[in-house]
Amino acid sequence: MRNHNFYCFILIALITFVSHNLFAQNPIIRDQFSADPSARVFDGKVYLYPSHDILANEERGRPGWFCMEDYHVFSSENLTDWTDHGVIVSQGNVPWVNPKGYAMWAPDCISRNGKYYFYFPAPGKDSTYGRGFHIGVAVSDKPYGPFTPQSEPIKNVRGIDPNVFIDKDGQAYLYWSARNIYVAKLNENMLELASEPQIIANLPDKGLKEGPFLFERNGIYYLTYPHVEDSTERLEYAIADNPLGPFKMTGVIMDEKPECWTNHQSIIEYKNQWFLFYHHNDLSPNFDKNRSARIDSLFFNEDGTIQKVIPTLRGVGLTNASDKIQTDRYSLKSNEGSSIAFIDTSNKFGGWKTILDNENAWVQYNGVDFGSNKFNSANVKVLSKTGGSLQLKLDNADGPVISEIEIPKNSEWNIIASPLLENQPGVHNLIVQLKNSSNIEIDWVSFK
Ligand code: FUB
Repeated sequence: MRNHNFYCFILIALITFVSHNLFAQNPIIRDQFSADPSARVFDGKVYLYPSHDILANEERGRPGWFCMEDYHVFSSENLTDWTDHGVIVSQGNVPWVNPKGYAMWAPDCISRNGKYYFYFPAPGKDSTYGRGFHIGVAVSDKPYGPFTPQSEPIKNVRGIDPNVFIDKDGQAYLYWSARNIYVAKLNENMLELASEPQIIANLPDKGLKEGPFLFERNGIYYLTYPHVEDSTERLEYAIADNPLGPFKMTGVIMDEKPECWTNHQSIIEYKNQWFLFYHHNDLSPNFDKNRSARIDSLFFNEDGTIQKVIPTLRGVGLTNASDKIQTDRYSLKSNEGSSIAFIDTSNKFGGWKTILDNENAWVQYNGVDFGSNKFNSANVKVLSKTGGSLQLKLDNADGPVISEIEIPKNSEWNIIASPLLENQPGVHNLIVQLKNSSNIEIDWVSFK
């Protein structure tokens, strides 16, 4: 009996581990929506504090609008495998928050003296709080909780999208937005303002500005924020030589993406590389209030200005050759005959497939790590109503062919194995190319 219990425990632990081990590529979280991603590096790991979009209905929230009732935290050591630590704060467990508000908007988290302070905006529970958003704090000894919410919101702050920065001299600052972007000093206890809120001047006058995120690099203070310059939000930044400014609007980090009205960013340096976290509506193409977090690499010019980030599906990080390589998260693709689609349009969390339907059409997936292993075969999960053949190549379209795969005609998904013609250790780009005029759908490729 003891043995039986023990094996049950191991099995449950394994299932929990597997189901909490999420995916690589963009979007980075694929079993739920995850907007407004605030990333932080704590104890050598990246922690992600996004807001958690859900779909409103007649019983919860306002159909057609944002709907958020709680926050999860995720962590990763490689930006590829994300662990979901579960709910840390919800509208029902904060004494001052309207438990039916469904408006737990963009949060942030910061560490000071061994404690973790989680800042979040939400509407108050009754008329004593007035209309609109307040900003609350929940405190923990660990970055993943449990967090204990304060009984009241921070006094003298009305608005959304809190962001906290601690300068080298130990002074902490709270930034937030309420059409303009505001800043105030925080007390040592991180729970109260230590100065009057002030509007950050010199940012664009016209168009909504929100989602402030401030970081410092080489003595330059970068205030980043989404701004509607034209019709949807783009990511901009302004620089200063101290956290209070004056700031000078300096450039655009990411252009607007018309499919999703909002964008929201955080920027971190991790293992000597800078990363931009932002969101898009990948898992909800027809409704942009259900968003998903993404990551792309960010680079600086010599003079400290930020190079524009082109959003990608491939995202960041290496993928092990033995993993299921999702070629629908491609780095490049041919102009003709290659596309992606949901595998099951009634369950978008089920992921995407690649469709190749023109002779020589291809997709390229960068950063596949073959390590020093010897692989014997390539496995592809495919469906083809025509039958056809695929070539797998390394590095680029003219690179070596490492496998020729004959795909039988079949209307069901099948895993087809094919021998590897050569082994090339190390990191390579993988190209999957259609060899004849046919139609092949690919779920993933993996090496054994
Ligand atoms: O997620 C709700 C709101 O949308 C955020 O607070 C804004 O920054 C925008 O992303």
